[in-house]
Amino acid sequence: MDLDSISKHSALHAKPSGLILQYGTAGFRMKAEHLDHVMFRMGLLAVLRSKQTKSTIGVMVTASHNPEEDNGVKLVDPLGEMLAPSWEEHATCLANAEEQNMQKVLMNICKKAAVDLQQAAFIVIGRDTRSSSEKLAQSVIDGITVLGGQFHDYGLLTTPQLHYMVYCRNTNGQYGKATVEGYYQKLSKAFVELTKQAFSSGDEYQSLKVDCANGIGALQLREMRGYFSQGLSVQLFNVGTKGKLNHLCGADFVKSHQKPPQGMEMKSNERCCSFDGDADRIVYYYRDTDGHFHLIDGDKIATLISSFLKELLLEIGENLNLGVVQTAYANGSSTRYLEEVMKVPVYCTKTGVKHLHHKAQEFDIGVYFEANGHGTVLFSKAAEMKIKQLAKELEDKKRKAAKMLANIIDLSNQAAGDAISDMLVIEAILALKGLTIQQWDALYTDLPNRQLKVKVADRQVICTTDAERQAVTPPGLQEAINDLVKKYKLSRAFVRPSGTEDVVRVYAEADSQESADSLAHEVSCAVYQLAGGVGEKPQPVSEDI
Ligand code: 16G
Ligand code: MG
Repeated sequence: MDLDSISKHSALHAKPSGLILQYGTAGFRMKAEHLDHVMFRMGLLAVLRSKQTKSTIGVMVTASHNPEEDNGVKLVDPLGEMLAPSWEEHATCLANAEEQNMQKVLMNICKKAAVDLQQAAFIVIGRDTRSSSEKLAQSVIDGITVLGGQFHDYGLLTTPQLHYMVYCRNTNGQYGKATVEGYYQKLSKAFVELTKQAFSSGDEYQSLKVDCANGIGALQLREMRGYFSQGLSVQLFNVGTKGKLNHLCGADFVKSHQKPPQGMEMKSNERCCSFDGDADRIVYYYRDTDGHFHLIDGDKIATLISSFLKELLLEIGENLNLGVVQTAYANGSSTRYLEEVMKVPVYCTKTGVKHLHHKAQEFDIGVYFEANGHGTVLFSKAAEMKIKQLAKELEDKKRKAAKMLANIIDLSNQAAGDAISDMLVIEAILALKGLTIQQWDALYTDLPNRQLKVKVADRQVICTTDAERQAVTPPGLQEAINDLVKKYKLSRAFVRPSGTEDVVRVYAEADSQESADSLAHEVSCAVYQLAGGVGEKPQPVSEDI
């Protein structure tokens, strides 16, 4: 390690003194202008992680659904997973080291993590469409280069595409070809094969409107749609030529405001979906003939997919276990439907994809989705081999079911939740089952719910347990929540410190929207009072929240 050279280059990416950041659920995220030093240092860290794991590591420059002015960076571990927790700590230490302590911190990480500096390092880089991303990606490259790492810069990619590239490279191409073309081909081939079975009888043609949040999803889908046009026609909106990234559009906007994005023409009963700014989330929606807007979120996506998988498993008669993983935000109706009607086991983890992904890996087939639309289907290696074998061996109907499952394996991004891959899985299932969006929506009715934020002096005073469903501290808060919940029917509420914003999040659901709003408000007041609220006291929920 040439420490002098590191210092010299580091000075060109100087850290604003006093700035403290934390590697959170979504990596580092903040105003783009403060991130140059973080990018350079994450380039350094990626090299160390690559040397330690003797694998290719990914670096993604994006701030997902945040406003255009923000940016961020996350590292992707060898099998496409999120960075290991001990390395999140190293990332935080390195990002916060003052200039003169950089060398010491670097040496410390090498020692603690037993990094063999002689080992070669290879990094792949991707970035979203933010105007700040290209320059920030260059700072990552500076960091990689000064530590002697090799790299490949993919340029503009969705976050899940970068995860895919990392996974492909570390499995010697077995998972797929580590190129954008390879990604298009792998998914599209599986999709076209899967949907062929649906269209053999007639001339129905699937068409879908996609709100691309003015982000990278637009560029990728525009290129990719030619590959799957036999099975699906997509019409793209918010492609970035006029509007601002994530502004009044995109999956996060649609989910949290429960209304359609701007810039999309919606006719009644037309199937529509929204991606977020880096295309790792997707939600569906439509307007009914009375003009009412209906949101189909991650919970209903998980329900559609897992119901279909369960049918196929019954058909082939194999005893492969299927589980659904959700978070505390999952609508109570979805959990009840999955457990009681579908008889599928459901598990709850903490918020953040890495927790869900990890839990889903415990099953032969694990379907995980956050209500916000982030998720995928995971197949264990053993299940994949078994299914692909059965697709060759079985006869007739059973064989058809096994083949469909095999196609779904190839179509699902096993490395990360992926809006493009999810969209194709959903579209294929709707076509195969001949379901309209209204029929899908009618599987169950969401309980009315409300999410609020409360500002407190230090959100870490709230500690939770039971997958964030119970607050352990501050004293008395959980008891207060329990008492409030008792006042309403079919009600549930929880609070948790956000991992991405300096706020406490409050979630409540109940039998009516008024009750959900009122419960959420009362719980917010309890948080304000018992957890050190700052600023104005929480106000009752108003119409236009
Ligand atoms: C991040 C997470 C997302 C989670 C959200 C919660 C990843 C890749 N993304 O965006 O899964 O739902 O944070 O945000 O893990 P919050 O902690 O601010 O509520
Ligand atoms: Mg995202």
